[in-house]
Amino acid sequence: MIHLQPTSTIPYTDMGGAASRLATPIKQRRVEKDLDNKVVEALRERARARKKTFKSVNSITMRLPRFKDGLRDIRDVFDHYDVDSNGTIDNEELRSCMSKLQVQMSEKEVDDVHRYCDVNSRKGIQFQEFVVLLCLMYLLFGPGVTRQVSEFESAKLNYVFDELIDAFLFFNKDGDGKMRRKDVTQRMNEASHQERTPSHITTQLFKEMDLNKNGSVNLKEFLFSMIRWAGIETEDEGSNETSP
Ligand SMILES: [Ca+2]
Ligand SMILES: [Ca+2]
Ligand SMILES: [Ca+2]
Repeated sequence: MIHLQPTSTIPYTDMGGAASRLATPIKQRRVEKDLDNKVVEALRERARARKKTFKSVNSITMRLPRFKDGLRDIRDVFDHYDVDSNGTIDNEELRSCMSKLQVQMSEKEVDDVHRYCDVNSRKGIQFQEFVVLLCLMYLLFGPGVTRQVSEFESAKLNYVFDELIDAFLFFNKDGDGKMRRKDVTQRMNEASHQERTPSHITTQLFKEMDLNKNGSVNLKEFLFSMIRWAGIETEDEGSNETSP
């Protein structure tokens, strides 16, 4: 069973609600769609090429402590690129980070990735968003990215990112990039020796993951949820997790 943490203290912008969809600039929506498509392309390729890592939901939840361990290493990387140490990687800091990672992107593309990964209510890229960003860069540009992050930790980071992406593909078998509620329900209940997970739990689980409430969970949303469930905290977001 995946332990659910209260999410009310980490407000996410409601990007997909009917009202806010109207308010979302067309440009922003295009960025969102373009990057979603790129991610899907990479996922499809991967679903074709790789052997399945996970066979059950349990096998995924059992790895959470390991995710946590591996992701902790990214904290140092984050601090390194957060030059002014304000807990946020702003656009300029992100540009310098991307050039260091030797990711071939135009300034506009870096801006787009910045926008794509900035999903919480705090402007700029905070730690959890940075982890998602790195994982997406890893998926799109390959292991060279983590080698630039840290020669020493690269294998460990690759391992963590591989598993996170494979966990998504466990729920999203064909790699169309959209995990639906029925995928969660099905996958959580397919181990016959297990008790059926009550539907209100799978529903809640899905609702927590579907940050923009559009009825499906993409890789970006899934990664955020996994990172939260693994209990990776940012200094400021983690400290008030128990407050109402
Ligand atoms: Ca900063
Ligand atoms: Ca943010
Ligand atoms: Ca969604």
